[in-house]
Amino acid sequence: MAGLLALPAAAYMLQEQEARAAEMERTFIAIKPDGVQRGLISEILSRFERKGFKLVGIKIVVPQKDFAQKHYHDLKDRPFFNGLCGFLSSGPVVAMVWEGEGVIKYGRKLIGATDPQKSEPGTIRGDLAVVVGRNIIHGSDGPETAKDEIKLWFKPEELVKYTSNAEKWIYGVN
Ligand code: IDP
Ligand code: MG
Repeated sequence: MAGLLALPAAAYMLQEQEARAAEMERTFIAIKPDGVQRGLISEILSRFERKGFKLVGIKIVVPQKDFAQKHYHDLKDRPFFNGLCGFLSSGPVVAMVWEGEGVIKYGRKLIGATDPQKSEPGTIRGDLAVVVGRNIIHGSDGPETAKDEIKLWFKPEELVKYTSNAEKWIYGVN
């Protein structure tokens, strides 16, 4: 009897997963050169991973300055723009794409406020950074920027689609 029940249940679960996969959003997250140099890569990765978000793209790169200017184009009129782009292109950056329900908005919550003096304890910047010019991490601030930034940093074939075994325990309705 248990055997007979198992198959429809599994099929139902798969359908659920497929339906959910369609809802999943993606965000672009980058560990900036200060975070890399300070040995915070695994610390930052683990916060996204433990939350239940799924890593679908990752690489380490030293961006060119003109690439950094493209990434931060919306800040081009700010006085710190040149220094910011110089800094981002000064060393290795860990570029990532994370996937999950609400990952764009919640990723920003995990990261904390732009100025680490104002970030709450428990957030990445709140726990691990002190000043705004060295706030160790970047995260897309909305669906449009997420789409643009993923496209800027990654080729489509650099992103993977897979089902994590944990998903059926991370997502579910009762
Ligand atoms: P965000 O990284 O929290 O999205 P943005 O306003 O998009 O913040 O600014 C991008 C980056 O520019 C910040 O993460 C920070 O590194 C830098 N930045 C922002 N405001 C200042 C400032 O007032 N002085 C120096 N650097 C700044
Ligand atoms: Mg921003």
